[in-house]
Amino acid sequence: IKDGWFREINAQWPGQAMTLKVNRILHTEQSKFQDVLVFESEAHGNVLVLDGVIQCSERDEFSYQEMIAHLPLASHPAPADVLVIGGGDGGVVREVLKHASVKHVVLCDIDEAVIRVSKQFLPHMSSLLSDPRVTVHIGDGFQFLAEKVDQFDVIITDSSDPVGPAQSLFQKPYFQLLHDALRLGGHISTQAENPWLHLPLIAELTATTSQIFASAEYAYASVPTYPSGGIGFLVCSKAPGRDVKLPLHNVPGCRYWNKAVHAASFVVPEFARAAISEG
Ligand code: AAT
Repeated sequence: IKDGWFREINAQWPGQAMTLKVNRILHTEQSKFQDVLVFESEAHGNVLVLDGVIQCSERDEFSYQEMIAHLPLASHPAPADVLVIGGGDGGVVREVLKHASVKHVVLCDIDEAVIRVSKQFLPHMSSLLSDPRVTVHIGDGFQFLAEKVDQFDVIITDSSDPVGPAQSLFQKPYFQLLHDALRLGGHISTQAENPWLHLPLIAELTATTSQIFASAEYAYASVPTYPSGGIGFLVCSKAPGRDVKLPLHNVPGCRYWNKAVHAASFVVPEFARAAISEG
């Protein structure tokens, strides 16, 4: 933070940086895994930053949280048991609980500090972490999955970027673990970066997951405070013939997701489509 502005300068998006005006700093700490910062911004509400990278802002978080949750959930006939890897702010759990068929949600974030500061400074995201249907587990997502077979209908990987503690969550062995932890007919979604910045990574992730799952599709959503203004998701199904692009039920109380947006989010610009389909 310099002269009252936060700048998201990072080697993952060289030569560009999102800049937000800071009203006041609410919290700083070096956790066991990462540098944690929460500040109140002038235009985007409270903002959570890990290792200098914006994780969410109160103004636009609904776009990301709704899309990463409802793309795999609304296209599944009746999700009951859901696992969220990462997502310690609780926003994805809040969205998962909008589905009446969901009986139990497990959240596994590596860093208790994220959960603690989110409960304090991001109540609109974290409040349902104390819901009786939710179990919070502190630990590494990769290790957590290693013992799980045939247990979940949907697994959502709401992880930070592939630098630091989330690195293993972008590699082939992780996707095999996800596949094995799913029940028959299960779905996954995972944070899959921005086509303007990370097209080779997206093409590689799509190719890898296509080998493991019956289908793997890339979707995109607009999120102003993420690098280059948006973020993508990989949505994969274990069910042969299931089309994750087709929502099967409605989700109440959404501000970004709707059935038309669901289907449209899988339509990507030609430069991205070409690179992804060539793997
Ligand atoms: N919904 C907010 C968006 C996030 S949060 C990412 C979370 O992943 C963090 O809480 C972090 O502690 C957690 N995490 C990182 N590595 C692991 C791991 N190995 N196991 C479990 N949890 C992990 C993502 C923002 C995307 C930013 C885009 N530039």
